[in-house]
Amino acid sequence: MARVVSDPLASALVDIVGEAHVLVDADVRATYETDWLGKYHGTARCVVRPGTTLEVAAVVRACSQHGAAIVTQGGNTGLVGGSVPRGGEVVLTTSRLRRLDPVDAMAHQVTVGAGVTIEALQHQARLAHLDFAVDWGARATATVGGAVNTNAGGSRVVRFGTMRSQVMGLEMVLADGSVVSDLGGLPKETAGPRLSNLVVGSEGTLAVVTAARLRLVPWYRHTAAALVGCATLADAVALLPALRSLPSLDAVELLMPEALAVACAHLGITPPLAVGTAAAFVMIDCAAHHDPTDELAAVVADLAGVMALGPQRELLFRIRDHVTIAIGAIGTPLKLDVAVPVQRLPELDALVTSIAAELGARSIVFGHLAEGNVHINLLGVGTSDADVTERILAAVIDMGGTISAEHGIGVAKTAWLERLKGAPTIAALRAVKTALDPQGILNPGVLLPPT
Ligand code: 2HG
Ligand code: ZN
Repeated sequence: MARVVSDPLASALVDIVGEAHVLVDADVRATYETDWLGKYHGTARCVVRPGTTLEVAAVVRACSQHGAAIVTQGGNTGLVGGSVPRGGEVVLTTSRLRRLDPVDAMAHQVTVGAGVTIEALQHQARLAHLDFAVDWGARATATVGGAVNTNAGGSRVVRFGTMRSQVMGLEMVLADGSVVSDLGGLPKETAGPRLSNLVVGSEGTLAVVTAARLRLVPWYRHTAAALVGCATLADAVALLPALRSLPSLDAVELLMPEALAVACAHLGITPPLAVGTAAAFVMIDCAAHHDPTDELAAVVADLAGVMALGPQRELLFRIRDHVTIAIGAIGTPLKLDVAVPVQRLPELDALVTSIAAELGARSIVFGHLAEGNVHINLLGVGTSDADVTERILAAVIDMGGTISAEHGIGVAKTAWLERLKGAPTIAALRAVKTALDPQGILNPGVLLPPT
């Protein structure tokens, strides 16, 4: 027997996607209403799971007619509260948008639905002996749509750039329900500005992304990694010029001792290098069509470190991928994803260390060294969340850095965006937002500070 849906919008959505794909009951909505960390939550009016682009368009049109706000959600692995409801929005999950076209071997590109996971995309690329370049620990759950919306980065940015560099075009639904399709993948096109470029990194505020045309990169089968212990963070930074000269350089990750310790403790393993022997650990990965071991060994030979081949390399990556999970298992941290010009990292780290000492908090810092991008995780800051965030983000802006390198602004950092970008940029972004979404129904409260 059909369920009685009392909300007129929910019943309009049932007509579009079918009853099985409109979730109105609190217990089935619950997983869509809380983020991965358990830090951000809000009640959804309902959760809708469209299965095609045309269904997305009809859903957006219905929401627009009802003046209802939409929070688009991918894998729900975000860390800044950008994809969970604040209260009363419709959650539009892209989980059923799983289009996975065969790889276009001529163009080295592929077209995939927004709900395809990064792991499934990588698998598809590898069937054609190619690879997808953006990669990070949440690959099994995080989706293409989420990666587009946050301009995700991960560990291979040093070689291939962020998500923005992979997107050849998008298919998306605008706030009025119209569909824009830009999936042709032409590498050269000067027919005016591209809406797709604007939507990358817009966190669901300008359009609902339904599919993406993505560039693929070579799939390197030969790899070699090393874990190097440095006496100071400045010494770690000083490795970069030599590392950058390696043609096979694929990742340069930073693990401060506490990050190495928590990940290894979580996995129940002995750290590959004793935690107390260095002030900063650098994980270097090389990948090529030929064995890059000698190339990497030549650079790290005189350093305190271990080469990691085959299974040892897998272990290093397992450790790296588990830092976030290990921290989450200890408690809910204050998380700040920031980047500064890389030579200023020691200064930033010193500030974080002194704030943690002052508050008796535990600081766990790790990230992507080549981009000066660190993930600052502070456990036990008590009620000082806002104060600590202010001190760190203000310092980052002073240093010429950014308040978000890859996680996005979400609801967590809207208050600082204008200080980073300046009033004229915010006014221009607001004008774009108003032009594309005059009712303000697409992810309100995210990215742009409230007026
Ligand atoms: C990573 O680099 C992710 O592993 C998560 O960006 C970072 O947990 C974090 O702070
Ligand atoms: Zn990261």
